[in-house]
Amino acid sequence: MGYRVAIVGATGEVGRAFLRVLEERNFPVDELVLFASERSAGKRLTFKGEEYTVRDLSKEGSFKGIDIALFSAGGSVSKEWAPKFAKDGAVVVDNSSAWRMDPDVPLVVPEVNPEDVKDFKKKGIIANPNCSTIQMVVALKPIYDFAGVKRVVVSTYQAVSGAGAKAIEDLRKQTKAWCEGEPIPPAQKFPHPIAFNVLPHIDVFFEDGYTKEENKMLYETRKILHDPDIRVSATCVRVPVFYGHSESVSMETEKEISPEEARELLKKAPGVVVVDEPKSNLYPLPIHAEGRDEVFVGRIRKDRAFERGLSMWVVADNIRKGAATNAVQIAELLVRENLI
Ligand code: NAP
Ligand code: 3JN
Repeated sequence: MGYRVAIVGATGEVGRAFLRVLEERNFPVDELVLFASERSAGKRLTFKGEEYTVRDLSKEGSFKGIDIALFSAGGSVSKEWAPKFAKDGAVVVDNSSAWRMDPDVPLVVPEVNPEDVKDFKKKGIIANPNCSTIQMVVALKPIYDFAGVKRVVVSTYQAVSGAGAKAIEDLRKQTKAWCEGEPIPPAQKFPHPIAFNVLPHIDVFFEDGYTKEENKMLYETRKILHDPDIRVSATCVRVPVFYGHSESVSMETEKEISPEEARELLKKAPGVVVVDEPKSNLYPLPIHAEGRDEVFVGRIRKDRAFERGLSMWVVADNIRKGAATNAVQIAELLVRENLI
């Protein structure tokens, strides 16, 4: 049996990845309906060799008959439209931050807290975490279960694709202009040039000096691990990479765990690939993670700043595992658990 699937934000970076991931994983799609704004209405996108016409979401009145709606059109679209899909009977898997911290909405990473997926019935919405949180918790979970994790200090190196199609265009145009000796065109998405630069600024700043992206890493990690006491101090940084977020993750554990023990646990962990032979120059790299669904972990070593500390380097494709793949895995979980 197949399902009637809607994609909201189908023309975007994440929306197009939804189409690829649904096709590659052979998700049972009986019917597909694609939505975007009026700007893209009428555009055609391909799924399994067939063309589908994009519809203007704002012109739609009813969503009856849709089983699963995958949303990636930003927070305000999710806030307004996800409840309308849910009211008409769809289960919404939402990629924005709009619903993540709602106590009636589960926040799910299938390798970490699959049991939470069933708690969607109050609102009909399941939230997909932020990309930086997803890859970090997939790598933390086996260590957390074995040794407990009290605190995490993380710095991210985030690809421009996390900021959408226009940000990718910014990096491409600025790099080309720089290489050709032309003036660098102004960025559409960033407050400074991103080519040959590093910006310690993702999303908006708060009074305490942290950004919203950094807060997402703290509060989402607490919700996913059901641990209100875990401390996460994040510094989120944009780097001139097209696809793949990298993270330097240092943690203090409750009990002793050696790098060898951590490496063995991570090798067995679902969705994780250990790449950790530094003497042969083997460690995770965004260019190797691009197009892949796993989380890559390497540079596993004792952290020198904590009493019982461990450090590692974690890389994943932010548009796939960080967004589209995680959401499709949630849909697969709903099917496997007979929840739709
Ligand atoms: P993008 O490339 O800029 O695409 C945005 C998509 O949203 C386009 O399809 C756009 O349609 C559509 N859209 C915008 N306004 C709309 C409206 N009023 N009604 C209907 N559709 C509308 O951005 P993206 O990278 O795909 O990201 C989209 C959203 O996904 C983000 O804002 C974020 O909330 C979420 N996201 C989450 C993660 C994560 O960490 N899990 C990562 C990346 C993105 P048009 O073609 O018509 O403009
Ligand atoms: O910048 C990144 O690398 C990830 C960005 C994610 C993002 C971008 C725009 C709006 C989000 C998100 O998923 O948290 C949002 C949002 O919905 O708040």
